[in-house]
Amino acid sequence: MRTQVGIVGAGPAGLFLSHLLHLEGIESVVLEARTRHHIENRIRAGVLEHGTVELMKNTGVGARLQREGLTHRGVELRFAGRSHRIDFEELTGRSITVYAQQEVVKDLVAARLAGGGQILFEAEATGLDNIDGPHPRIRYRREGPGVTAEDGELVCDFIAGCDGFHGVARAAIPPEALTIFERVYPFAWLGILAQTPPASEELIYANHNRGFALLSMRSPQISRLYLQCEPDEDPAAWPDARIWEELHTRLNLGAGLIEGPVLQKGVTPMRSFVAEPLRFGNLFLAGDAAHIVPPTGAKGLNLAVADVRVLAAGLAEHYRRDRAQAGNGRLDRYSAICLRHAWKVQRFSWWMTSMLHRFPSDNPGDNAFDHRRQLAELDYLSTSRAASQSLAENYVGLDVDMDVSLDV
Ligand code: RFL
Ligand code: PHB
Repeated sequence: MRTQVGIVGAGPAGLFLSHLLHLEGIESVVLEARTRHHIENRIRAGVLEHGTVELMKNTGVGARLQREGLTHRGVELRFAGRSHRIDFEELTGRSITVYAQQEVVKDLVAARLAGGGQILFEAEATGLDNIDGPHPRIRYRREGPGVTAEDGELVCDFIAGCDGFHGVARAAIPPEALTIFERVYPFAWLGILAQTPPASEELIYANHNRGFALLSMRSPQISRLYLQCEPDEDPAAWPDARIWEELHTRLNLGAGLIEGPVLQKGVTPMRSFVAEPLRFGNLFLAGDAAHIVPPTGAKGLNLAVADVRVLAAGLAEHYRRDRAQAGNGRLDRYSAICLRHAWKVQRFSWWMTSMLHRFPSDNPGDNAFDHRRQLAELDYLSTSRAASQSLAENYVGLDVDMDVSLDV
């Protein structure tokens, strides 16, 4: 099998890339290890930045998002018995949209299949060959209840590694060619999906001395709630009654928080991670394959979309043989452009995480100091327009500078 761009992974990065390439007249094949049902029902992110929403609308995959997405004009911060609203609209003129990641995935899969696109489900990439040569290849194995078992090979001009943090693409790059930057946090998030109307119209981020809590939602009937927990927490240790009790304590919403059936429960580890550079030969890394942010800033999906937007523009330029940019086109600057943006997003996600979580420490003095420092930061946010505006402009999403020069 042969194609122009071989894409490993049908998450938001791989699907959006395939969609954008199609609009540029570039052919791609997406290989996805799991079933269509699995990727369309995987519960993950829920917050779309202004730029992600615009891109979906402007490229013809925003119809359902416009009907069903919930526009949010601000978020609330709770700490020390106080509450402060950050007004995105007033501070930035922009808003965010709550629309589940699996809905974005469904919309993109539907658009690709309707446009004659090739997504091979239950096709796991097992290795990449000749990634620094002219015709890189993806070896894959198709196996599963829905398909006949076969081993195949996809020959491409370029490979996009959109296969998430545990995929094969980053692992195919010689370790000496990559520099890894990483921070693992001493806590995780226990997340639930509950059948109960959200207790607030907007998201609530709470700093509590028992740990962080977050109120989010998926629809007017479904709440998404998170609690800071131990990094190796067993969800079985959290029966529903314990979760609700802890949510009541940390969110402090009184009778506003109505308990309901817990539809799903899971633990998400927290890390900050960047692999540099994002290109090796004809292999490009995008999304979680290249970087991970802790979920506190709601950035992972949006960062994945930002990467593939740059990659699609670079590949389009390459295939148009736009000589005005020869040798210094966007494809050559892909890594520099994306890393400059990704590090700003890393900084923001780390900052939100450090401000809102309880950091366990053997030294009680450290804990007390950190907690006072966090409260001062939150107090400053609630009294300084400049500080609020900084949070707001990062939260609704910074624009990607597509014209970063090579030496950044
Ligand atoms: P994905 O979504 O992990 O997709 C990778 C795909 O590659 C497939 N794959 C392979 N396919 C073929 N061969 C192989 N060898 C393969 N290995 C893997 C996988 O099956 C999968 O389908 O990566 P992508 O596309 O880069 O997208 C990244 C986002 O999924 C991720 O950053 C976000 O979910 C992070 N995130 C959030 N991001 C936000 O922007 N806003 C949020 O509110 C937000 N909340 C969250 C989150 C992530 C969470 N979890 C569970 C990690 C909340 C949570 C709880
Ligand atoms: C979510 O709705 O899943 C969500 C919202 C905000 C975050 C992370 C996750 O920061």
